[in-house]
Amino acid sequence: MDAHEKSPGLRAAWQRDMRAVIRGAWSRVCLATLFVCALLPLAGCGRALQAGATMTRPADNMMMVYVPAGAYPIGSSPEEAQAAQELCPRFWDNCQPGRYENELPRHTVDLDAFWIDQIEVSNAQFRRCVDAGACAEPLCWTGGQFNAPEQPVVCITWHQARDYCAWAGAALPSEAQWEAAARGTDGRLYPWGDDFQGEHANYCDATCGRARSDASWNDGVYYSAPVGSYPAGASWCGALDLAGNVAEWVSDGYAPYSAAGEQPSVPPGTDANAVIRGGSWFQTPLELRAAWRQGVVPDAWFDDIGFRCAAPATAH
Ligand SMILES: [Ca+2]
Ligand SMILES: [Ca+2]
Repeated sequence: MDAHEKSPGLRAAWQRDMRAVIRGAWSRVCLATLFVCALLPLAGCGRALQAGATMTRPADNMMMVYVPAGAYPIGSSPEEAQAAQELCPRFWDNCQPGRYENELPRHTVDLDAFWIDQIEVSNAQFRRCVDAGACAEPLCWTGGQFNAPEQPVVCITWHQARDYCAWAGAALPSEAQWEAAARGTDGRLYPWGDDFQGEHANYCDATCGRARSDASWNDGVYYSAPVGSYPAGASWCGALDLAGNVAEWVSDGYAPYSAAGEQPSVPPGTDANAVIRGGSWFQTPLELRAAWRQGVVPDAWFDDIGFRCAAPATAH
């Protein structure tokens, strides 16, 4: 027999004391854990995010990639525009002089940090906006070639693209944001580098069956591919399909770059076309160049024009 067995009252007091000690210890552990957990996110926000960091947009589960603030080269050098001009007859008949001069002059744009969608907006995502009553139904959904859930949404006007991004809590990227996400600070010609590689994108390859087809490559995909099907074509910040698959509406109206290299600030509307970027499954390596730009009537829709969204990274 020990002392506790001899004295029940003493044993009960001892047990109460031990329970109090244990409760106190647990309280201190929990408080310390809460303190550390509260500090961790603050520590994370104190560090600069790296290019390609990701976040998910709640409205449509879109993964977005992070593009840090910086001075980004936009547009082509005279040599790059000339090289495109010389390559043009290989693909197109109407290679009039100056065809690519709307990419001049190369200039630098200071951008704040932003997020941009990793992939083109899909039919499945656009369906959410239609079901919510915030988007008009695309005209290609009654066809059969462009309405698979994971194909990029097409046959939408610039206005429909803008409305979708607003519904999702974002906006169309500006021309400069789109090009920065594709070219980075080194001004590469394509998202993956300076050399065109057919396996990195969906474009008018041998399957395309046109005079402009690139017979040197064939991925067997005639129309648009499911979004994100070409991971080797990722840009420096991790965005996919910036080159090819579907061309993409951006927020800006179409206008020449100024001689001083300033970005146009014309909203698309009755007086200005909207800009598309990146080329499509129906276009050639020339239009897949990250500097390529074309004006399109904002009320028009095509089966090879879609979009992605962007948002300012104001929290960081
Ligand atoms: Ca193809
Ligand atoms: Ca694209």
